[in-house]
Amino acid sequence: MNRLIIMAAALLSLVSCSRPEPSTARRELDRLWKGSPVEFRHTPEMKAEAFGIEREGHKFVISSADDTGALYGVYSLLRDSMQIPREESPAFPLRLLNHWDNLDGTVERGYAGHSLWDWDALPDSVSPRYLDYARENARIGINGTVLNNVNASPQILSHDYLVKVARLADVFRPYGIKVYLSVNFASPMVLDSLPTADPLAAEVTDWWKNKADEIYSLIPDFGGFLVKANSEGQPGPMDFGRSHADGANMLARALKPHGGIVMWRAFVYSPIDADRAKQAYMEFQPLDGKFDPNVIIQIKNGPIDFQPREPYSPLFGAMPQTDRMVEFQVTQEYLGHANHLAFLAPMWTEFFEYVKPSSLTAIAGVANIGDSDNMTGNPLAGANWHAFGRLAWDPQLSPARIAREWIDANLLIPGSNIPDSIYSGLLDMFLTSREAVVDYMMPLGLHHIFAFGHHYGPEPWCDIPGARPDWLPKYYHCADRQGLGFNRTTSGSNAVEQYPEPLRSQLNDIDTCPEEFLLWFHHVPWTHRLKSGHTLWDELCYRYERGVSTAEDYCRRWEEARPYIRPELHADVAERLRTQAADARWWKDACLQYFREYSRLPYPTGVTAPVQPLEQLKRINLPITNFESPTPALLDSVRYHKSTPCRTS
Ligand code: BDP
Repeated sequence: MNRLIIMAAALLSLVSCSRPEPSTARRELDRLWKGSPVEFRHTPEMKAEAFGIEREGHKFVISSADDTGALYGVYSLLRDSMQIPREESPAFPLRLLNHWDNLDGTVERGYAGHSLWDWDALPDSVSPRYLDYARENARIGINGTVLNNVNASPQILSHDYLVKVARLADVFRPYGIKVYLSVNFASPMVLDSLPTADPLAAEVTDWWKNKADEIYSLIPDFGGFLVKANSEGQPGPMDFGRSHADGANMLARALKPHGGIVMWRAFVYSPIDADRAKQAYMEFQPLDGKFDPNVIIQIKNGPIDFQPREPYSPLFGAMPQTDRMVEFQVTQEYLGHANHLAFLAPMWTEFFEYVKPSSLTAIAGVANIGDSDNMTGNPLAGANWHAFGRLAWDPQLSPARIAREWIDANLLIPGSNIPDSIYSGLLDMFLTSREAVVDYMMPLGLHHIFAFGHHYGPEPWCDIPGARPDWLPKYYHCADRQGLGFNRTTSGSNAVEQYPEPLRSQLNDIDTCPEEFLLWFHHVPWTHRLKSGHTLWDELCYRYERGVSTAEDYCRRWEEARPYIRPELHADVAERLRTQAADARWWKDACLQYFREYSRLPYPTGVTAPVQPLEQLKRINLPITNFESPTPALLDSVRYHKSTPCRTS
């Protein structure tokens, strides 16, 4: 018996030693680790990408079934060498960044400079920053990257570009990161002059099959395609009388022999109903069960478009026969671009309160990365990149823990001995910042009242003759003499019907609808009393006021923390926080002055009445010619901002 056990143990140790050491993991360890010796152990029965860390005598042992697991184990050990033993495996097998990078180097909705990918220099010259990028991603468990914009140029599939893509894939591979591409559905017509891109035409299916073969001959572990089809003017199968399923399955079949996948986006809103919030559901729900197994439907977290707060998209619960994944937006298109602190982990964990992570196959985040020195523009936006990766690995992690990890590693001067009270003030800034943005931009369920085009400042009055109604704020806020908000109840657009019971009834009833979604689902009379006892009008004023004072408070706290913050970051962030506070006042003044035209009620006590008349507020015209990178300096040139400096004492 004993001999048997000894033999089995010997066999096991033979198995665990039978592979060479994982080389990237070892290199990263040697580069960064200063503690006791670490041994890698090959444990084939573990899950892909999983790792375990334990102590054996004075050494650490990192076990994994594969090299990526070993690498993740190293980064995890570097983050925390105390809570041992532990074993971890990722919640989602696919954890992807989506770059909205164009081939000309611009980044759609990017606020961190130009694209990191230097397409002109590739494939011959490979920037060392690609390696930094790969490491940063591997550190937080990202295992895939879609390199180009969903509004995709067909050129990305030309042979010249594929060779460049292959070069990037070579850099990322040792870090466990696969490359994917966004593809334009009309590529066969544009690149090779086919007369059609009809997904059922034999010449089209052949074209995609050959293209897939070509891609895999260059990149054997290529991940697959991301597709934005029949949305905002992009071509798609419906141009040829076919369905989303026809289009997605055709691409999926071309990739299948190579193990690739298709991520087909559900961000569509052709006006098949008067309410935009219902359209994606209406278009996709009937297609449930019609997609091939290697298709995943990629759904934005909310039914409209990455607003500071949205209820979850009901489509997540409506396609049980189809693989689904969530798309979050890490770049702050609607949350102050690179100027505002908006730590997004609380927004994403809020989503997971409604949508179970186990119901999703994958997770994607629209990247906030560019070629600026710190890769994220606003140094604090690095926390969102970190948070996205960490939650993609483990959606149960608390925002506080994630924020602490990031603050400790990136913000503080090492060994700075920051007093607890100042540290918790800093931490609290991160944790309250998203809610502060909601308060000073769109409290109580308001949404999409941004200035047309740049999605930065307020423009609830915006009216552009001939523009699509659902691109204009009035469509969403519905302000009138009676009240404010979009009636999506059974007596209105009936969007509530897309939610399951008992949530549906809860949302439908003005008294039980969570107040954070009140104006999303209800047209509420100005004098309706809320839980606080305030009328809607008063509560709205208080929320805007609270948003402003919170943003102003951030300037003070940041100043207090100055001795403990890395000096190269302090001044930069201080400037952005001042802009944020000024913007918060701008939002409050503009929205309240405008809505007051309808409510005709006085400002309640405790709320500083805006001094600028509405007509003057309407004249503020941000000198943002390049919406992609409005620097604080540019914004400071706005007269209004100059006239209301941030109070820091
Ligand atoms: C919106 C952006 C637009 C994107 C679109 C999308 O404003 O630039 O192309 O979403 O996700 O949020 O396709």
